[in-house]
Amino acid sequence: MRTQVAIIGGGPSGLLLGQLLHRQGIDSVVVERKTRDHVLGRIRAGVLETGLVHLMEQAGVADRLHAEGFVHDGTRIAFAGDMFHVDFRALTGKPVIVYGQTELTRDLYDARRAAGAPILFEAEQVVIHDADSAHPHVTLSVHGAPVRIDCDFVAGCDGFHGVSRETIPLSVRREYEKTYPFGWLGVLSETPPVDDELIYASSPRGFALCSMRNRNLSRYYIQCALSDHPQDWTDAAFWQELKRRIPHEAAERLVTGPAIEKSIAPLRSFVTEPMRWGRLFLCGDAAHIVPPTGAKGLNTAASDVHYLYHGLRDHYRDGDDDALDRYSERALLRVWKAERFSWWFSSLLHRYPYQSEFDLKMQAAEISFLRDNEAQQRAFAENYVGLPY
Ligand code: RFL
Ligand code: PHB
Repeated sequence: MRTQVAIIGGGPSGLLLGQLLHRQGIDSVVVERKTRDHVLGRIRAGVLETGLVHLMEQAGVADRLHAEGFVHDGTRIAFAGDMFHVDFRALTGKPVIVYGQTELTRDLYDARRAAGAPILFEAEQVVIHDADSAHPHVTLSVHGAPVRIDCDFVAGCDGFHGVSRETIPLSVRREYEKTYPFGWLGVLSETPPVDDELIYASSPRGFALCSMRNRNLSRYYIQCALSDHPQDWTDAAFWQELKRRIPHEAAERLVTGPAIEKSIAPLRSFVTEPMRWGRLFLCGDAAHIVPPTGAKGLNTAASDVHYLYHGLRDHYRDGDDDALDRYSERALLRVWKAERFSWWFSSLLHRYPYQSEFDLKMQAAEISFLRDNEAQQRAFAENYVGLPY
């Protein structure tokens, strides 16, 4: 088969790119390793920057997001039994929207189906060929049947464990990585959220986060050891530990219930450079990972999609390749700022092994500076609501 853009990966990056291109009359084939149900079963991001919301609007898929998403004008940060509020709206004029990645992905799948645009699910042995030539192609197999896709461009939207990044030769590719000595244990429960805003909590027992999906669906996380397994944590043990890490008044209000999902995610900072090789363009988790503190992963994937979409649109509409040529440079400029923010916010709130008394004092001073200093709060808020594209 032949298409203009072969999109590897049917996660949020690939689907959003495909939908934006479709609205410009540019056709694509999405290739996804898993089934649709598997992709929609993954519980991931919950906080959307307005930049991503605007992209969803441009893609014509924002109706449900606007109807069901929750506008959050700020967030709470708790430390040493104290809790303060950062008012995003007052500091930046912008809110964030709480709307699950699962729902966003579902909206994009529905739109792609309505557009009649192809997705090849359960694709195996995906290989990108001749990406550094004018005529790339992709080969794969679906249920044993071989498929070849000839295309003008390949968008590598296949996440951290995909094949796209590895297609770029090691002589060209440079990788930067930091791993963290802990993970996040996450629980989803059909209970009302403990607060109307998110609570990021630093405590002597480690980090905790109170988040939500809707009025009766809560998402909570606690910092855990990398050696822990979700099955080691009974629901009762999880709730008890969470209560010990959040302020007393929040713990008293917390409604607990059975966990309907429980998983552990390791924390990692990772960037690959460049994000383009010939006619292959990397987007989202395929090129970079952030620790989830600060909710930047999906949002940074969205800014890549924005730059790539504009590059492809200019190419097909105006014959202008300037934006495509500058894709990697532009995307990376913003990626590194999101990496910095996520790394900084993670370092601020977690307990690290081998932290000295001095390190703990520095953390405490940094948090109280954020609480008391408006300029610092504004810098925090600007990063949290999303730096401009
Ligand atoms: P994805 O979502 O990993 O999708 C990639 C898709 O590619 C498929 N694939 C392949 N397909 C074909 N051939 C191959 N060889 C393939 N290999 C892989 C995969 O099956 C998959 O469907 O990457 P994408 O689209 O770039 O999206 C990135 C986001 O998913 C990610 O950044 C966020 O979920 C990160 N994240 C958060 N981001 C936020 O902006 N706000 C948050 O609040 C937030 N919370 C989180 C998070 C990530 C978490 N985990 C589990 C890592 C919370 C958690 C716990
Ligand atoms: C989530 O709701 O899953 C979530 C929210 C904020 C974060 C990370 C994850 O920083």
